[in-house]
Amino acid sequence: MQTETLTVEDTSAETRKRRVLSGIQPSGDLHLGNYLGAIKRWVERQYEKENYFCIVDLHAITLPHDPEALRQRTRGVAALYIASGLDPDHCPIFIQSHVTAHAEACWLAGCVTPLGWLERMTQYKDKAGRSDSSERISTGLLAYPVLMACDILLYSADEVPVGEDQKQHVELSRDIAQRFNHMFGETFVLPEPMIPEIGARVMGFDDPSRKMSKSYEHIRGHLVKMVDEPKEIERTIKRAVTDSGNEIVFSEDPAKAGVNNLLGIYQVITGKTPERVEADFANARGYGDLKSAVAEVVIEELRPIRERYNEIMDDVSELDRILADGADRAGAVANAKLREMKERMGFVLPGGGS
Ligand code: ATP
Ligand code: LTN
Repeated sequence: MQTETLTVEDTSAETRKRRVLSGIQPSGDLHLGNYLGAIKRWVERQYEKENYFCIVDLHAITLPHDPEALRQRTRGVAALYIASGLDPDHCPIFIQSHVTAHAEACWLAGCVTPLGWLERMTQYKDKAGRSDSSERISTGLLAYPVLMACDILLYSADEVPVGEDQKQHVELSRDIAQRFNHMFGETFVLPEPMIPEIGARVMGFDDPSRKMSKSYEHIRGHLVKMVDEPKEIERTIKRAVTDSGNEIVFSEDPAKAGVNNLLGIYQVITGKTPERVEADFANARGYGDLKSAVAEVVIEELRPIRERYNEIMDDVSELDRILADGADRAGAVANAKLREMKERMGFVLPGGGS
């Protein structure tokens, strides 16, 4: 039953800036794909919008994890957000588990999400498929997209800037929002995935047919970490798998995926047009020149980030203060929306209410 006492947030697009929310799991060390596909864009657009950026630690336990590594990496991801240029005075930066509304909303939303929607998710099939037994796959891995939907919907985010691989999850968030709105009345804004035109899918240097991913960080030569030293970056890029030809042009041909990946990385970092990028390599003497140039721009892009990261990690108490402040500001928004969800669904709220 909907009554007049319902506490509905004003979410009309005319009266507020566009809201943005995104997050990254602290499930491994962040890499060049995370940076070019997500963080770099967040930083570039931050002052145009009202933003919320979280470190999604609850998502990072959907696969088996090491508690001490999780603790370290959670602060590490926060430090990388700030080191990359996110301004915590403007964008609340917070740890997902600090705003308990996310986990609570996930239960509520899970009860209106059909099982079939979750079983169809590519990431679930991919990650569950790597295990040889369903006994080893957690229920959390299946429910992962419901929690992600709540991360987004609790903030009435209009835009969710992510890499290509997360598009399906953002679309599912829309479906969940629509279903909830239909069942209980207009509650959620429908979010849109914002996928960068270039850099949305950085491929592994060891195998350009596979997306660069933290899950493969144990494979030698697969990725460049955001905090790698210049020598390490150079070594990885110099060894990148290419092909036996020598043509340095953008191409959709799967056989040229390695070269295409290197050119794409060079393009996002330099901000040049594809024609200018190809012109830069018109006189190259083979892939060696291309790799040196890519290594150089990557090293220079990441150098200040690594330096700032080290400074931030030297003062963890200041970082914890920033995260506590972020959680307070984010919590105010998320808790109001959670309350609205509960009212709409018919819960008796503590202290009265509808
Ligand atoms: P995992 O292997 O643990 O799933 P991941 O490396 O795929 O991790 P996520 O934490 O899933 O990274 O993703 C964080 C953000 O980085 C998301 O917005 C995602 O779309 C983006 N991203 C991840 N990998 C890439 C990639 N190779 N290219 C471009 N964007 C990427
Ligand atoms: N599933 C996302 C991480 C994530 C996220 C979010 C991204 C969790 N909650 C909310 C955007 C908005 C991933 O990148 N693997």
